[in-house]
Amino acid sequence: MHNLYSYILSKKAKGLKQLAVLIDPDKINYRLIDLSKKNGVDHLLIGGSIVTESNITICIQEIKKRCSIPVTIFPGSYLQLSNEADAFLLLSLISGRNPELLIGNHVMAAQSLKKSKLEIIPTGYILIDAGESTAVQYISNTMPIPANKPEIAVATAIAGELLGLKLIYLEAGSGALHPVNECIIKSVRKAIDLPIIVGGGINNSTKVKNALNAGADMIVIGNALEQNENHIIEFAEVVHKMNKKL
Ligand code: 1GP
Repeated sequence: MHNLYSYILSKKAKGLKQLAVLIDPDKINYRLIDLSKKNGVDHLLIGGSIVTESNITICIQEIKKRCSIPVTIFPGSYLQLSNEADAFLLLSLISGRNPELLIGNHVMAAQSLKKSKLEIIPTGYILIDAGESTAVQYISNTMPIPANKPEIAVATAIAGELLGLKLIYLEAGSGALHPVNECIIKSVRKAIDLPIIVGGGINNSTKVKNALNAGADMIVIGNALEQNENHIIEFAEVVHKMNKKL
């Protein structure tokens, strides 16, 4: 289909905010998929730091039977690849200094990605300290950017933009104690033109509002919906209300 990035850009150009639901293939909940469809969720991201039991292809096929929301792979590793998805976030962990996550894994996955029909979206993945250690920090073996150093986040995001990456993902880590703070989001927003995704620890409507008001174009929610899928109704309402005001 190869138009997901254009969709993201066109919504951003109109100032419209986007809501993404993160699905861990090991914990797929079909009621959440149905609620996502009913409540106008823009994107389903699929992936996880560790995927143990599930076959990501079967999960995506099941999702596709239920809805037409675009499915984007948000890979915890280059093994999380499936032609059933619409797009693939080719993540470079630019806040870290682990060469495998800057180029090594990309080389391993390159041939398969090139052969696939997936829309590949190069994404600058930036970890921000969340008050306690998270799975993504441990697995990636990288240090996050300190939450009180927006200038480092800004310089990192600008570097990503100059390198030609298409999206910037500000990540506090799944289930983070504190989401990415508004000062960091605002500072990065001022510094770059790329669409900004914010995720990690967004578990109530106030946090949804804060991230979007600070300048996130898209927010990603996983954990809060794993705990209670009904939250999607209020989160989607916040996004739709903000979009209606325009
Ligand atoms: C994690 O940003 C995502 O990669 C979502 O985080 O699970 O805390 O919502 P949560």
